[in-house]
Amino acid sequence: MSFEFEVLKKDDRTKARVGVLKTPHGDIPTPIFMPVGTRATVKTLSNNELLDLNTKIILSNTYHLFLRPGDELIKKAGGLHKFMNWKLPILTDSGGFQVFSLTENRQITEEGVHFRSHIDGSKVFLSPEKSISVQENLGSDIMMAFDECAPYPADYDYIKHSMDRTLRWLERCVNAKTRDDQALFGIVQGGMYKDLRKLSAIETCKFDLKGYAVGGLSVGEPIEVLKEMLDTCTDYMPEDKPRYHMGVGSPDYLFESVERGIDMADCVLPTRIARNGAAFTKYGRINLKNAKFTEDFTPIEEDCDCYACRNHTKAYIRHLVMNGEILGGRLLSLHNVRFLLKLMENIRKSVIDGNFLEYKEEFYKNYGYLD
Ligand code: PRF
Ligand code: ZN
Repeated sequence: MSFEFEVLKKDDRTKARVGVLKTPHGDIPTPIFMPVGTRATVKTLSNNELLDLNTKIILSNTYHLFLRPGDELIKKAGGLHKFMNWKLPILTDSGGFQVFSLTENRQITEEGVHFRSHIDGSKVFLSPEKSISVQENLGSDIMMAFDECAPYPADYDYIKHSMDRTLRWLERCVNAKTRDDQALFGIVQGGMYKDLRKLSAIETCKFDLKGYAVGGLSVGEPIEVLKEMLDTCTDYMPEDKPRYHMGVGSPDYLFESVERGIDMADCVLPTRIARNGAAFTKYGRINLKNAKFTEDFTPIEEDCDCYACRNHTKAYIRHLVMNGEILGGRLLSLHNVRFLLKLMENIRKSVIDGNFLEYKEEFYKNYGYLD
């Protein structure tokens, strides 16, 4: 068996759990944060740097790689692992979300989605079958089903229709899949309607898949709504399969997700805010562009084990950021990715030690938005 998921410890007071997901390219301890390498690179970081940060799995995007350089080229290179020389697991998103967030004038039909490339405006078509074929050429360990991430807000009828179509598309993904060394995850949708979330979770999990994701959240809704929807979904998702919350990566959202039984999460946040001069700290986010760091000769975090914190001061990184020096964004990316990976390491330890809620409370007490 190439793919196995084992829950090693369950929290007594919440749905949090610690486990391990086994894949052909290695074991992944869960809950895990997955840095995003949209175009076969986690922006500005090399593979050895990612390994130094204790990265266990990265995410990449069907949509981007399909458009450029093309999945056929990557197949010729021997697949995405060989192409980028990344030896650990890779999860590929299906393109479902990117088509909806990056393109204009797209036309959704039962067959699939017609859109124009955000690169050169050429006409492109993605469908469940095409997405699976591209993901098989990429050879990722985990493929995501082709879904529709509905906009927020949207009315009940729209969401119901879109959710039903996502279920029909899931069936087509299952039928299109030909390789058994890759796992396929289904995606629960249902907008911000509890009954649709429940229905989508039940119907999605009727397909015998290696894992299930919650999609369609973190699209602009209040966090209280997100928590309620997430809770509803995980109540109806099997305990013995990994659960993946798509597109969340702020520290507070990671805590709330794990508390509700989530095992995997991904987000561009750590590398995106890095390029904007910002860093996560246990007291909240700081931005190095702030003048108060001009003469701050201490690291971003004294007790952080990342390369940036072990070697450089805020004053120096601020100087790099203010001058548009590439190293500034690189150092901040190293720190921010390490921060989230370490946070998940601490969360796993707290679940094992039986003090997840105490750890969460302690974290929230410190964490606010500084600047
Ligand atoms: N579907 C897919 N990818 C996603 C999402 C989704 O709903 C989200 C939700 N915000 C992030 N990434 N396929
Ligand atoms: Zn650091």
